[in-house]
Amino acid sequence: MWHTVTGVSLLLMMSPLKLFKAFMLTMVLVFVLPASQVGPGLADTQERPNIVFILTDDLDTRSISVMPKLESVLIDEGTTFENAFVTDPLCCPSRATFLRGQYSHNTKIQGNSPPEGGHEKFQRLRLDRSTVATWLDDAGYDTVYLGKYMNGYDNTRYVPPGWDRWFGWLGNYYGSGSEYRLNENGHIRTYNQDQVHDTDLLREKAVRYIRNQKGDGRPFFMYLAPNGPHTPAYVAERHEGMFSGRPLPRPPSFNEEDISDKPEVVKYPELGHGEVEELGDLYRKRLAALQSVDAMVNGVVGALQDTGQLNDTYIMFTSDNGFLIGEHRRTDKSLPYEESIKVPFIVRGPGVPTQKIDHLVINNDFAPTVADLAGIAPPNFVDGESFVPLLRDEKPGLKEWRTGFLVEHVTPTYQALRTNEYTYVEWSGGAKELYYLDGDPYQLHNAFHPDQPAPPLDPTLVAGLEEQLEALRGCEATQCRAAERD
Ligand SMILES: [Ca+2]
Ligand SMILES: [Ca+2]
Repeated sequence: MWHTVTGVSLLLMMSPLKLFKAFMLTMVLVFVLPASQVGPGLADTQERPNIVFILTDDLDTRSISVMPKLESVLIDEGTTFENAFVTDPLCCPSRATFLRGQYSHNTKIQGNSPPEGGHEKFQRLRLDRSTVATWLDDAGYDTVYLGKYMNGYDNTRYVPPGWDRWFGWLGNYYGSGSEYRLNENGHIRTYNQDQVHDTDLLREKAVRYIRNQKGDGRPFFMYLAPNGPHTPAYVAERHEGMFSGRPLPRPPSFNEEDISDKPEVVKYPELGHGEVEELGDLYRKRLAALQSVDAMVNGVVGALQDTGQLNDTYIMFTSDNGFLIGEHRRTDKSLPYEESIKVPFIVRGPGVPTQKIDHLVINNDFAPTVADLAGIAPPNFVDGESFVPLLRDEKPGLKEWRTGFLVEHVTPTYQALRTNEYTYVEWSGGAKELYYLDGDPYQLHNAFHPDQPAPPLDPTLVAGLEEQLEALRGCEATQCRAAERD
């Protein structure tokens, strides 16, 4: 695989005409060589695989336990990454990263709206001219987008490049009323939540598309992005009240009792009784809203199976960020804590073993992984790394893989390093946090604060973390991949 990547990386330095010729030659080779020499070598088939990507919104890792179909058709049949993260835990920055394989300091999409980010900026910076969609489209894939796109995508007939079929949400329908709109291949259509729940609509469209595939040799790439379980967590009528009575989880970090260790910027007031009650209601709605997502997962896998395409298709399931629901006294994402940056990540596909693994994977990795599965090389600007080597029985050990990565955010501003063992945070203004994750998985005891029941600060350890964070702070491409390993 890396021979292919290196070769094509060199090609990218050529003139456009030479590049085109070389690209066509590569494509010829791709079709002529046996599968084991061109792709990830996972599938026995010479056909390029289909890829289905399901991207939920604000789904925390804990809540997937209420998704029985996700468990039976994906988790029990594929690889679960127990340490999957997003590198800027907010919708728009994370979505830009999924599409481009870059840290947000390189996409410059660092918020949901201008000037930090948003659809308009993503388009204006021409970032949408080179995404996982354009790469696969250029390689002959049929590409289909269904669901939420960049924040701020509204009132437009614009269809981003690379998508053969486009069903993009318009506007922020979470606001009011029961109507919602989609840009469907450049035409604006209005739907009503009372007639069809938004996730169910996406499921129907996705299933119809899959059933219409004739297996004529043209593989497809589907990007399926439901709104659930994002606040206010719209629940389909048939799922209303499903989790009534289920208590809000209260892990040790819930409404963190002693926040004297925390920097001023995250010293939030204690949640009152009324707020906790409301969080319980939101929690139950989120679980109920996830039932439509679960049905979507099941519908997609079922349609692939019915049409004989399941064995030729990789299916990935994740979220654009996690969610704090009262942990550290907060209901949000955006923060550098585990509940916010950790996401579910499950992959099923040909040759992928059923396993749960601890290797650090990040949303930067998604686009280069998809490219790898499709047998093509991503552009040089990509910061992430294909995790296809982890989708094997024989895989690199934990220490032979990435050992740390950057987490960054603009509002509030911080840069953090998450390693296998530590979370180290530098806030703008100078405050710092350090958590020993083995002994303090809930991040209750910032080791920089005196009188914490944490091991004493080891200056050598801190210097090492500072150095690795410094190397990652403004990194690009190969620099990032080098700095992510100690
Ligand atoms: Ca989100
Ligand atoms: Ca504390």
